Amino acid sequence: MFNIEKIINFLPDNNSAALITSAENRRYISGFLSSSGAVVVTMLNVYLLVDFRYFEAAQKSVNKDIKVLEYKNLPESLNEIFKDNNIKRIYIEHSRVTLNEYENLKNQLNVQIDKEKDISKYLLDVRAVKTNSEIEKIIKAQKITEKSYLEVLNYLKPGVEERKIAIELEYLIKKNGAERIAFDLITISGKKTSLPHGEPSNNMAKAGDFFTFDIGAVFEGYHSDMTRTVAVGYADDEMKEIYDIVLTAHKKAYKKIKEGSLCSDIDLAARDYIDQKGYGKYFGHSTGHGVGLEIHEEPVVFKTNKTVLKENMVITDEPGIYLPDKFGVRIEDMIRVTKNGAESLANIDKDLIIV
Ligand SMILES: [Mn+2]
Repeated sequence: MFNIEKIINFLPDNNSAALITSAENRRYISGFLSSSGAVVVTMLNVYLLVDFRYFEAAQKSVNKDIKVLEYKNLPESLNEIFKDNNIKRIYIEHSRVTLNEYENLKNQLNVQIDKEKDISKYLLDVRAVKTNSEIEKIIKAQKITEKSYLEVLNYLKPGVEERKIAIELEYLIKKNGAERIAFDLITISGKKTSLPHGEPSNNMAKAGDFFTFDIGAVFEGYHSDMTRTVAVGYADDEMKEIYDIVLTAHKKAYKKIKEGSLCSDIDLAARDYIDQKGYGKYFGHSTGHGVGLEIHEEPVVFKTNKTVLKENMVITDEPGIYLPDKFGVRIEDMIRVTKNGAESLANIDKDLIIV
């Protein structure tokens, strides 16, 4: 599998192994999704451990370089693998293992747990740069989202409940081929659009409202993320002005994206412009984030983050302005970082539309 070599680079010697227990990282390495289990990577061998419920499916689906084992007692099986491979120390996922799990591992495993190096931090950095096959899955998730969005726009008119739109969208996203929705879909109207993560309710859209869609799909584990703000019936001058500022900020960030740029450069391109227009205090979140097996991944595109962008990172560009008790506007696309610039993975127009 494409990701195994990168982990082997993390291991200092033949007597060490990585123990991966989180669902996303088990899936990242093995390509197999299960509610529980473990992946062990040594210099020479990779093991996927699953229980009875998943054993047949795992054997059929994973790459043959990975040894699939069925466990009844996970610590016992792990100890056998460690013994067979002469493993003395293991590395675990600091940001994914709970304190209880850590205590159990410490008590039940016959190896030392090395706390110097964190395999979860390392994997977050590795996962930030996507392979072509990962990017294809993200694009597929985006295409499903776009098709569903265009279909649901037909339902959006004064008198329609926010929840009705969310439910229709979820149905369409699944019908159009997604494994599931990428997060609880945000479909909110009117004053509620000033809440960046507002929840759909039985509020009804009315003429003169903004309506915000923050939506996404999951395809073979990979997420998409897109936000569009549309006007219902009409938009007044203030709505148009704010929309234009957010769209220009989005484009300014987009222009800065390329291999070698800093995350802080991208964020400040959008933020400084919104500041200049007098709305800086109404833009309280970062300009973007990585997207992949999880909806929020590295890197965080924020003014304090000096991470250098690399080719094939996939990040969002999503500035917004939120005026309390009035309305909010956010516009978001996923962008692939290339050697020479930015490549949008979205194909939905961003000029203000009135439905
Ligand atoms: Mn996002």
